[in-house]
Amino acid sequence: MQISLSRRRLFGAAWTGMLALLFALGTAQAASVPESTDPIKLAKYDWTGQHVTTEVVAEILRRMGYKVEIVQTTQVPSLQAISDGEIHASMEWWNQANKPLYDKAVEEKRIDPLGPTGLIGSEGWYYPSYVAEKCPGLPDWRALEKCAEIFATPETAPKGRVLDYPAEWNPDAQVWIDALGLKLVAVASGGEGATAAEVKSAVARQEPILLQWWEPTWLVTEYKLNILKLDSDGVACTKAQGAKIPTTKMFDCAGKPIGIVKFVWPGMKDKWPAAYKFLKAFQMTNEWQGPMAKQVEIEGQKLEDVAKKWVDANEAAWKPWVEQATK
Ligand code: TMO
Repeated sequence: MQISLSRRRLFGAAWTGMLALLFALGTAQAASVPESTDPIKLAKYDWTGQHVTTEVVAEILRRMGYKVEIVQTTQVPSLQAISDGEIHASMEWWNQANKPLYDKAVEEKRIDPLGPTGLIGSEGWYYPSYVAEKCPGLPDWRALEKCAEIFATPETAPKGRVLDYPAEWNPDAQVWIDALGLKLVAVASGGEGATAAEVKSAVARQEPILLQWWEPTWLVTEYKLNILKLDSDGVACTKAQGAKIPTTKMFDCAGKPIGIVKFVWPGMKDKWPAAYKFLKAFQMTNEWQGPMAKQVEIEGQKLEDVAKKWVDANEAAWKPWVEQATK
């Protein structure tokens, strides 16, 4: 195509050259993936569900012909890295405690928002179902006014413990404990794996455990965890509002769903337009992510293999996203 184009130009047939050029541009566009062979860098955070989402995206991008790199980080620092183009995409960002940072970055056009990821999330305090026998009144939060001490550990006794999120996730259980006036103490977890190990051990011994956690997660389904209800009589909502707690938990009276979103480096649209369109169309669901996370966490399968298997088995889901991105 290029040779014939330059030959026509040599012959001086300007109008033919123009037509050929237009034709070349047309074909080039459809056939140009990858638009750049530089690696597309995806942010990998510190929980398994997000690893699954990210690896599925990486696998599809590779099949499209892109080079992909996974960059291990956490949510807050990744926002700056994506603004700067050091990382190019975040495919599962939770707009909870970090929502103000996200909103500001969008407003200042430092990141390009791609909308909801497709997951439906909730957060709150969870306990294994057998705990209800030792704390009559659960799942209503007021049951904790009488039985907080059953959750005590040597470091929190006589108060009960809420095993909170790790520091990187902006844990806020203590703010809620204070607002609600409960005899509990929030203790930060070492991370998803550390919390999972504690839950597993508590369940094995049938001992009470109360933890700040979220869904969708394999931990909730695997250990049949129940969520505490703090909104039955409106009292918890009033107390939380009085304390001006910003995060959206199940006991937040506004009842707004948590935004679980994706966003990219603002330069992505121009550098990798087809990848950009694909990422915009991409969706992950609770029903897809749950079993994959379980295969990684419980069955010890390799993340990459789990993602490849999903991509092999679900062409009907993702092929249309790729086709509309590359046509
Ligand atoms: C780690 N989390 C999904 C709660 O943001």
